[in-house]
Amino acid sequence: MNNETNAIAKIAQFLSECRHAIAFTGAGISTESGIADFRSPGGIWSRYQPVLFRDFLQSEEARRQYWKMKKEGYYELKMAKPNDGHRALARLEAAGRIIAVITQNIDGLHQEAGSRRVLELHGTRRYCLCLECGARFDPDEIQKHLEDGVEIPLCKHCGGLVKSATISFGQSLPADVLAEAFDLSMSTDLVLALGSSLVVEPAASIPLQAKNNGARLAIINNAETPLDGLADIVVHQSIGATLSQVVRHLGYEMEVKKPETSRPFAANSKS
Ligand code: CNA
Repeated sequence: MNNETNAIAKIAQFLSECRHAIAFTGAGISTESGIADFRSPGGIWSRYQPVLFRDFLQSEEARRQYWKMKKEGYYELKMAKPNDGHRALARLEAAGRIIAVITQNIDGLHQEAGSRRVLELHGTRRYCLCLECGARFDPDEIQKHLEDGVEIPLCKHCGGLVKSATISFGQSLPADVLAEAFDLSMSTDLVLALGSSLVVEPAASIPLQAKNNGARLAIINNAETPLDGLADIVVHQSIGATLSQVVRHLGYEMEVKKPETSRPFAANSKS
């Protein structure tokens, strides 16, 4: 057996031995779906400065910049499809091998792959939100307004500021989601940390806290992370290929039945 085969067998063994495994994912799990990660050259952040939440609230120019950036990146996110990494996690959840996915991603690809318990620490691109009255809007509808020349969309019910339901820099993370994620970090016995540079806080503290509380930590990431030295196993390979081999090593097929997905913007939409 070579090193890679050993690593796959080891992760499969960890998954067989644990009772409350969780996955913690970052932008790296979605690069194989064509979505640039945070650090890649050519990504949207290399062309635009991220707009701080405070600036979004206070400055019309910042809002114009925010929506210009959203408009430009819209189809990359909308057209992306789940890859083997997302599918493998959905399969592991369906088989009872992991109990939840905690993600820093906003792309919704875990849910599209069939994962059911997904904690989105940084919100979601799957709907837009009025910051005044809470009305939700289909992002396709907002994109159409932008393409029709509207620079700063406003709520059609109350005239309030509309924003993507993603969390901007300087905006609080959803407290209930964060609390649930930290609770999981205290009860889990295995964390699979996948495609995250493990530097963005407070999210990166979740695998660290789990490890400090006695859980095993397995990292799959194609570059080094600050937690590599603490981990029980580190695989510097691509996530899709590695995780799908882990799934097969456990004796499962990759396909998982896709759940009925609700349209999140329709949940409490006023339209
Ligand atoms: P990051 O800091 O960009 O780290 C990603 C890591 O994944 C890097 O260490 C890469 O080397 C590694 N990586 C990239 N592709 C692969 C691959 N195929 N296999 C294995 N490893 C890979 O991203 P983080 O998520 O850690 O944190 C930063 C930001 C990025 C978070 O706040 C996210 O919300 C945000 N973000 C999300 C998305 C998305 O939703 N898909 C896209 C871009 C940025």
